[in-house]
Amino acid sequence: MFDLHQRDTICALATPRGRSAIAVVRLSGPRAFAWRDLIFRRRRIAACPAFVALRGDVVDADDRVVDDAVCTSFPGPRSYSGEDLVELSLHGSPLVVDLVMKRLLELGARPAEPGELTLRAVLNQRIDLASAEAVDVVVASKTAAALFAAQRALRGGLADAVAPIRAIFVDALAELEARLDFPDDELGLASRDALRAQLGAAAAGLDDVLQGAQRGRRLSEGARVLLYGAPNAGKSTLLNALVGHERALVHDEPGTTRDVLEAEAEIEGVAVVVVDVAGIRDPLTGDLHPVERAGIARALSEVKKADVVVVVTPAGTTPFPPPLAACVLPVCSKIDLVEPLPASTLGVSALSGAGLPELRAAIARALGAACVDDDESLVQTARQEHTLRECRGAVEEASRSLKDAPDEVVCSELRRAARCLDRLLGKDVSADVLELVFTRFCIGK
Ligand SMILES: Nc1nc2c(ncn2[C@@H]2O[C@H](COP(=O)(O)OP(=O)(O)O)[C@@H](O)[C@H]2O)c(=O)[nH]1
Ligand SMILES: [Mg+2]
Repeated sequence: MFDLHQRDTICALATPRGRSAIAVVRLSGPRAFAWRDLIFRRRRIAACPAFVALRGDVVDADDRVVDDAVCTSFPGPRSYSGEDLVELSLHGSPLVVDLVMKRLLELGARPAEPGELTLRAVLNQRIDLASAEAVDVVVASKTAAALFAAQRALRGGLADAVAPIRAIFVDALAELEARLDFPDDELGLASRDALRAQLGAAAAGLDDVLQGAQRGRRLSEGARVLLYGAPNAGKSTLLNALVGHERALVHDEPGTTRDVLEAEAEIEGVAVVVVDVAGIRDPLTGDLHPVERAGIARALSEVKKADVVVVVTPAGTTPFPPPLAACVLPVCSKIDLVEPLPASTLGVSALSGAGLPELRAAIARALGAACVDDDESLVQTARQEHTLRECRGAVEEASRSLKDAPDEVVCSELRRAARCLDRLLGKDVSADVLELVFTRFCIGK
């Protein structure tokens, strides 16, 4: 568990371990500059402005030179962590890194926990919690679209978007609480209508932000593209063709795929998870193996989770009935066997590769142009989405209470809504929430 009051000096290797051109060791906390002066000897004594990168020698306890390095000092509170921060750019040798880390630990530094520098940035109010989460999304982004969305979130986009919504809660509370102090002064019908309109605006604002949430999650986690159809339709072969390697087992015997297979791919700049499942056949007909029956049940439950369901039908056979899903894309497979196709049909041959570019384009279109160059999705994590939904629920309750419940009830829902937005941005959050957020981070970040 993080100790939120601990402000000791921490150190970490901020680059991957191994041989490389440069390795960066970070040191952050109240003793950072004092310890820097013990291990780093500048080449030339020069006037040292507050924020500066200097070339010099890193020395061990016996004053032996361990490495030639660049030392950058960032005085708090305007550093990444909000406290005095030193970055040593060393040669990328695991031995050099070990000796430097050993020396820092001897001096009394503590090895940083994952994400602890960013946690300190939040505790020191350098950035809000939603922006801190975006830092992790930036590092983990698999596509340019996800990266651009995360960069906007990193720059406080979510805080900016919810600020006017929070202002509505605060204004409404001020008005209602003023009435509570003067109980004879009943809240008139006109001001109830005005309040209801304000809450409606807050709800609409939250819906806007939440609408981007699904897109944001798709961007960072990948949209789910389900391959669906009869056994032997060519789904697994298509999965392999879409991801570019032999992920799934392919066989001419029907019922080869039984479990749910997932593979990551990039389709026109959008990160997707291609999902391959057992072929669907009527569970009542024939003597289905229990494992295949279970596979079909799993396949059907994947339909709900999918962003796009690609319904695969071999050319020359009756189209496979599409499932009830938000977005269905019918496609004709094995077109190398039957020619020509009706012009309006989207056809592919996973074997020859014919039609694959068109299928990719159609999937990208189906996922929505918004997904490709998205500038709206500020919500990046499940925690953020959950907190926003709770806020939305509180607004709903407040509006309902406005009709007949006492003003105190409305006030209490409005306070709950405001608290949700505070939690979203990391004000007043418990140590275990912070731990959940930051343990996903890299060490040294
Ligand atoms: N000619 C041809 N055969 C294919 C094509 N795609 C798959 N097949 C064959 O169809 C059979 C079933 O393929 P598979 O991908 O396992 O189908 P699934 O049951 O839908 O996953 C295998 O023998 C594949 O080699 C294609 O585009 N053209
Ligand atoms: Mg299969």
